[in-house]
Amino acid sequence: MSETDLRLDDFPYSNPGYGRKVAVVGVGSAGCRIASQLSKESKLLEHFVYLTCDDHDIANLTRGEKVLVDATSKSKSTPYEVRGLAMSKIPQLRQQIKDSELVIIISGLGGAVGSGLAPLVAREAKEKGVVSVAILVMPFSFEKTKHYFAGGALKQLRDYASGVILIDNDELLQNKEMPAIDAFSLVNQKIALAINKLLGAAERHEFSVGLNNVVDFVKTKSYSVLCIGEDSKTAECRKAVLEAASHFDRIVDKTQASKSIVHVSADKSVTMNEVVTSIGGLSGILGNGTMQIEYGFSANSTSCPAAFIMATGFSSTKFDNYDPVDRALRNKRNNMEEGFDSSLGIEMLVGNLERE
Ligand SMILES: Nc1nc2c(ncn2[C@@H]2O[C@H](COP(=O)(O)OP(=O)(O)OP(=O)(O)O)[C@@H](O)[C@H]2O)c(=O)[nH]1
Ligand SMILES: [Mg+2]
Repeated sequence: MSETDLRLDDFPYSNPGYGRKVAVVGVGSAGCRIASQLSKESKLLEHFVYLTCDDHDIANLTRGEKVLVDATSKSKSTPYEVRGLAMSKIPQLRQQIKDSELVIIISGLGGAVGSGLAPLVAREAKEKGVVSVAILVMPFSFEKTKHYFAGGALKQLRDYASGVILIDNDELLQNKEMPAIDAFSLVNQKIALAINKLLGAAERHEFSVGLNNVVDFVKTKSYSVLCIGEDSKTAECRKAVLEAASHFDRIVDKTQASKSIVHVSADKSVTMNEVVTSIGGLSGILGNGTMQIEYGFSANSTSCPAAFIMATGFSSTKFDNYDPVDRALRNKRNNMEEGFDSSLGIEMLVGNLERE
C-alpha cells in the first residue's frame, strides 16, 4: 500500500476526537490520583471516569465522571465486600463505558477498593466485547498484608482484561527519605508521564509509538512490565535507558522479554545519534538477543532525560507469589509431597467475582 492509499481510518486510535472512544477508569485511591494526573497531561484522552468508595479520592476533581460506591457505615475491608457494595453502581459504570472501544483501567492493587473493583471493570468491558488494558501499580514489598489481595486481583484481571501492564512501586521510589505524601505525588507524575508518552502525547517535537501499537503490544497472555529511568546527574539519555532497564531484573526473568517499546524524553538538544545509541544498547540487556524494539522520543522536555520501557513476553513475575490460590496450590503440592494432606479450601481464600 502506498502512502497516498492510507486514510485516517487506518489509524483508528489516532483519529482526532478518538479520545472519546477511549475510557480511562481510575479505580481506588491510587488509581484516581494517577488517572487525574494523566487527565491533566494528556491531549489525546478525553473521557475519564473515577470509581471508588471514598469521597476524598474524588473530592478535589473538577472534571471527569465520578462513580462513588456508597460504603458509609458498611464494612469495606475486603475486595469481596467492596464488590458486593458496588453491584448497584454497575449500570452507571456500564453507561460510562458504553460507547468506548477501549477501556484503560488504572489501579493500585492491594487495598480493598482497587483490588475489588478493577476486576469488575475489566469484566464489564469483556462482556461488552471491548478491549481493556489494565495498568496496575503493585504494592511495596514491605506491605505484606496487601500482597494477598493484590495477588488475587491480579489473577482475575489477567482473566478479564485484554492485557495487563504492571508497575512495581518498589522500583519507582528512588528517594526513600522524601515525605511519603510528596513521594507518591512524584511517583504518580512519573507514571502519568510514562503512560502519556507511550500512548502518544500528540505534542510538538515528539514521535510516539502510539495508542494503537501499545494496545496491540499488550494484548497477550504474557505479562507486560513498565519501568522508568532518569539521569539527573549527567543528563545522558543512555544512562536513563540503562537505569530503566536495570529495574526489570528484580521483577521478571529479563531474558524472556520478546518485545519492547521504549520512549526517550529529552530536551531539544538531543541528537538522533544519542537516541539511537541509547536504545541500541537495550537488546544486549533485555531479551535473548532477538527482542523487537519499537521506540519513540520527545525533544521538548524541560527536566532531566527520562526513559520509559515497556517490555512483554514474561510468563511470570515476582508478583506470582502474591497470588493466594497459586500459593495455596503450591503449598498443598509441597505438603502432599512431604506426606501431609492439607485440605485447604482454596475457594475460601479468594472470592470470585459474583454475578449480579
Ligand atoms: N504509585 C502509587 N501507589 C500508591 C498510591 N497510593 C497507594 N499506592 C499503592 O497502591 C496500593 C493500593 O492502595 P490504595 O489505592 O490506597 O488502595 P485502595 O484501592 O484505595 O483501597 P483501600 O486501601 O481499601 O482504600 C497500596 O498498596 C500502595 O502500595 C499512590 O498515590 N501512588
Ligand atoms: Mg483507598
